[in-house]
Amino acid sequence: MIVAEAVGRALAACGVGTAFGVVGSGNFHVTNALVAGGVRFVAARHEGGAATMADAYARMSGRAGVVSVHQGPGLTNALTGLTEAAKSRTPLIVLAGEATEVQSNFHIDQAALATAVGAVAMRVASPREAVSRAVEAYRVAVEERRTVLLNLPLDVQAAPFEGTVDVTPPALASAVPAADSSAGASASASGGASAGASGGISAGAAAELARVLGAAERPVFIAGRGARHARRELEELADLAGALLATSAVAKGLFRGSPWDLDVSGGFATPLAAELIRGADLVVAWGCALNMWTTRHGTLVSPGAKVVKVDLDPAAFKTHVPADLGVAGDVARVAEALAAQVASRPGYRSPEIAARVRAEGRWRDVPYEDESGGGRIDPRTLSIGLDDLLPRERIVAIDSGNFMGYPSMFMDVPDEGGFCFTQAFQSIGLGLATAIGAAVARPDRLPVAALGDGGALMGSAELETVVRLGLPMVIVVYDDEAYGAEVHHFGPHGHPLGTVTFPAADLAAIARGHGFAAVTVGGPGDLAGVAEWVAGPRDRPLLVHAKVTAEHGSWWLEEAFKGH
Ligand SMILES: Cc1ncc(C[n+]2csc(CCOP(=O)(O)OP(=O)(O)O)c2C)c(N)n1
Ligand SMILES: [Mg+2]
Repeated sequence: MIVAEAVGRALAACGVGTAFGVVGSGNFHVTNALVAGGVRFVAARHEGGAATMADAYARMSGRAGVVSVHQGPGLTNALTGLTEAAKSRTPLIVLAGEATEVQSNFHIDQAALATAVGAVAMRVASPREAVSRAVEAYRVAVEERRTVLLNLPLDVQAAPFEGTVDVTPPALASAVPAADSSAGASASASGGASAGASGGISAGAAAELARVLGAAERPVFIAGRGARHARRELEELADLAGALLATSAVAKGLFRGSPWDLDVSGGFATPLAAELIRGADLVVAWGCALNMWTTRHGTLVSPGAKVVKVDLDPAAFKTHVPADLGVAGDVARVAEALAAQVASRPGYRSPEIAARVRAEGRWRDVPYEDESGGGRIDPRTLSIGLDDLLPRERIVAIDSGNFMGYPSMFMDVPDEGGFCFTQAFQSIGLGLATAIGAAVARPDRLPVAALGDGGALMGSAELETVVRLGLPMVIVVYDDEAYGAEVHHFGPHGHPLGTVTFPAADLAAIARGHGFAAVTVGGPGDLAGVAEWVAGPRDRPLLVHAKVTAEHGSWWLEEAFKGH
């Protein structure tokens, strides 16, 4: 056995389920060893896609993600996806060949690249440490929720491995998602698991939170990424405290089905959710940083409201909207402990509020004027139409751009496992690969990728992957023939827009060329073609090429531009 094989076997023995990648000479043997060890390997067509697939897979499966790449350009191609994963504190292991010889065309400082984007760099520096380093990379990824680059120098990889691959997988807390740093905000690079891995709770702070909850008239809970595993505990506590329930975008769906679910807080919040969150006298953020996206630059939190944050990482207490009180610990454990200390009270809950949530709680309940016409469909009408047509057991992945709020707001998801939002780096072009990774993690759900035309064309290397894997995916392209976000940013100031507008591209034909079924939608009537696909046999994925109206920018984008 050579070292590369020992590394692959060791990771397989740790319990890695699926790996993604693009195979070249420098990661051929390690990837084959993963496969020989029982790991499923999914070949992507671009390393950027592979990294994001692994990221989304990890988020939606709760297991570590693995990406395997060639030395040098294989790693540089993966960097945007790796940055997204690192910012999101996704447990991810990147296996990369490494050309340590400086004369090699493939040589770059791979460790420096990894640390520059917030990942942890490790190296198998000698045959002796092949297994121990692989296990350590797995441990750091899962326990500390980090993106770990494991460099495999070419000469060391090829050396004989003398030991045995006798791995006792590290006894780990499950891949509990990290605190929510969400779009635009860097996660702290300091590991941040101080209270977390042990689940230790600061008892004094918890007692203070129990007191505060017992006194609040209008409490609202906002759950973030760090709370995605804690629905039951949070709902039970909210029932006692009379709290209304909301989430950040990455935790969308967490409280679906609760009569007190306000859905997403922030730019995507309904008018009702925004009003009720602003009306809170206590906001408790659970595994949620309360960044500018979740709070509309802080304006959703009333100046008079008390703010409490419960988080694994005490560094989160003072960032973004700062907390008056911070409770360190795992969200589920803190909520459970508090439930024993809080007496039942109505709080913010009343029959009137329940009736309003029922009547106005969803974006589709908010009246709007349908602007469809002239061969183009209003993106709201499109999103509502698709919401009606597509099976509810779905998993929605969203790319970045002006369009992104429409599917996020108008397409419902069954629970927090039905929404995959890779927006911590705000990169366009990750949406399709996100949907693929999520689909691999949740084959029981219909994957829906919502993309802009810019993001769709940027990520189009993976269209073939969708077909090859036989994924029953629906891709919806909101096509405005432009980088709409930029058009609406700069257009009103009279700037020339030739650099951000494009001639029409036949995206349906491109998709058909890959083996998709495709429907071009230029008005509500064309959605019949989607209904036909849904009716079956769904033996090919579907691309919905929607020519959307684009007279003005989206209302949440205006808000977002304040952050630029
Ligand atoms: C990798 C990357 N390049 C450029 C940008 C800047 N950018 C943000 S939104 C956007 C336009 C995206 O266009 P499209 O996907 O068509 O969505 P639209 O805004 O038109 O709805 C661009 C270029 C970015 N965020 N990420
Ligand atoms: Mg566009």
